[in-house]
Amino acid sequence: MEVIDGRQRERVQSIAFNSLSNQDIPAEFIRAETEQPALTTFNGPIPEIPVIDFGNPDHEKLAEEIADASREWGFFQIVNHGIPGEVIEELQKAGKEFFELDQSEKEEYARDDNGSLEGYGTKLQKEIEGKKAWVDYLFHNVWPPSRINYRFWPKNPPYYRKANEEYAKHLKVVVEKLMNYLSEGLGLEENALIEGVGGEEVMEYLLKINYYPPCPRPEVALGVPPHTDMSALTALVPNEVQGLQVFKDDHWFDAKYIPNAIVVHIGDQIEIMSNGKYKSVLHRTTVNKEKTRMSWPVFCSPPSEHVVGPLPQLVNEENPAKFKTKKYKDYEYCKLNKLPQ
Ligand SMILES: O=C(O)CCC(=O)C(=O)O
Ligand SMILES: [Fe+2]
Repeated sequence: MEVIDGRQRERVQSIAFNSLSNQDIPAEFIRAETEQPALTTFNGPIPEIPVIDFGNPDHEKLAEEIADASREWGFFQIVNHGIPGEVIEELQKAGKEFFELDQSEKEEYARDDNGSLEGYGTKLQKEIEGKKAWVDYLFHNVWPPSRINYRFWPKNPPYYRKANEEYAKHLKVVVEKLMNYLSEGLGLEENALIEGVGGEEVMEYLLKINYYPPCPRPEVALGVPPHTDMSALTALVPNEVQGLQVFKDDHWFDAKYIPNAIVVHIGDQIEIMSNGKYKSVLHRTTVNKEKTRMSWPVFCSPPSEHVVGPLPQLVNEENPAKFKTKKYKDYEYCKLNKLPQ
């Protein structure tokens, strides 16, 4: 069992199981009215959330569409990305089988209390007013090889490692292309953003599996609470259960599930490097009454010692730096502890 602040933490998966009998959830999972999805989800006509066709042969048009989506939403979904459907299916099947193992076996991968995000866990960010998120997760790096610690990669199911390695290999191609397009969209050399996070050999790919068990009161609870990702960008595949919401113009919108699409969140480090031209998207997840929702975000980030700030090419007298320049590990510490940056 994960120990946090000297206390043992119960997994949401077992809380969900125990909640089945009385169809209620512990009070700490009930959100303030200002956050409850039933009261705060926009139910008018949903504006078009950008879908990008990566197969578009018009390179310039593609770069422009990606840049527009990143300026306006900080969020888009990619279709025709070139990652074979079977590769995504294997990743998902392996992760699902891990979460269906006995609790005691999952606990062998529990996070240590040493500041690293890797491992099986339940609580992540400090939460205001002590509210809890209806989600368990597993984190482990998938790239570069020097940053992989197989202690946190499930041994069961046996094909877990192969499935994750295959997915990482394919995803890396998509992410590097995306970083290039995003650089072009800023009027910069195509390697500007990837160099800004230290270069493609060192950019870290941290996989998270979110496991959101069925929740008897989905109208008052949240999976992950509203947040922006601290990564440079995040590439995610969900299962088929709807739940991701993005915030724009003062409203929470459902991001429609598109089979086989890769969901992209612009994270804080790209917002910073672009000096605010691209937006790091505020998002949250809802949970489902009957079904388990799962998602597989990969957070693409600079190494912890790397210093990130607005790219010098984008800063001048008329456009002063809007963000501090600091080591990624210091950014991460402030983010996780909800301290000012
Ligand atoms: O489950 C999702 O779709 C989003 C998860 C997420 O935002 C996160 O883990 O940072
Ligand atoms: Fe996120």
